[in-house]
Amino acid sequence: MVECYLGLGSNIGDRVAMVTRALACLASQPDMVLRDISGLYLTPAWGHRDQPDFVNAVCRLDTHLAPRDLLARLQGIEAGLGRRDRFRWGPREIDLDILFYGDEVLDEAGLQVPHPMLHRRAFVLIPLVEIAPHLIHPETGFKISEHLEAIGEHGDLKCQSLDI
Ligand code: A4P
Ligand code: MG
Repeated sequence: MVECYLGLGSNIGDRVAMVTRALACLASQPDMVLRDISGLYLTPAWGHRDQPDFVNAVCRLDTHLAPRDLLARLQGIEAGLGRRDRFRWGPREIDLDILFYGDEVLDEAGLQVPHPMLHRRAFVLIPLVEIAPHLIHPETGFKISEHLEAIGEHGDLKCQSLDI
C-alpha cells in the first residue's frame, strides 16, 4: 500500500456537503483505506479571484492503485458528484487532486505528482499541516510545516476553519 494525500475543494452549491460526500465516497471505495481527514476550511479563491470562496480539506489514504488508476478513480467520483467541465482554475462543484503519492515524483501528460505549486498554496498547506506537519515534500526536501511558515511571510493566510 502506498500512502497518499489528496486535496479536496468545492466552490459551487453546498460546498461543505460536496466535500463531505466526496470523503464518504473515498471511504467506501475498494482498493483504498481512508486514514485521516483534516478540518474543512473556507478559503479565498486562488488563481481566478473573481469567484466564490472555496471549502477545502485534505485527507490521507493508503492504496495499492497505481497513480493513473487512482486519478481515474478520483475523476469518476468527481463525475458522480455532478462536476461539470469548466475552465482551468475556475469554479467547480468538487475537485479532487492527488497531492502526494508516496514520495514519487511524476511529470507526465495529465499527471503531475506532487501536485504543482501545492507548497505555495495556503489552502493546501493549512489543512495539510494539521494531519502531516512532518511530511517532507519529495521535490523541495522541506517539511509541510516549513512551507507553511515560508508562505506565512508573504502568502494569503485568510483561511477560516469551519470546525465541523
Ligand atoms: N492532473 C495533473 N496532475 C494531477 C494531480 N496530481 N491530481 C490533471 C489531479 N489531477 C491532475 O484538472 C485538470 C487536469 O489536471 C486533469 O485532467 C488531470 O489529468 P481539473 O481538476 O480538471 O482542472 P483544474 O482543477 O481547474 O486544474 P488544476 O491545474 O488541477 O487546478 P488546481 O491546481 O486544482 O487549482 N482556490 C482555492 N482557495 N481552493 C481551491 O481548491 N482550486 C483551484 C484549482 C484554483 N483555485 C483554488 C482552488
Ligand atoms: Mg484539479
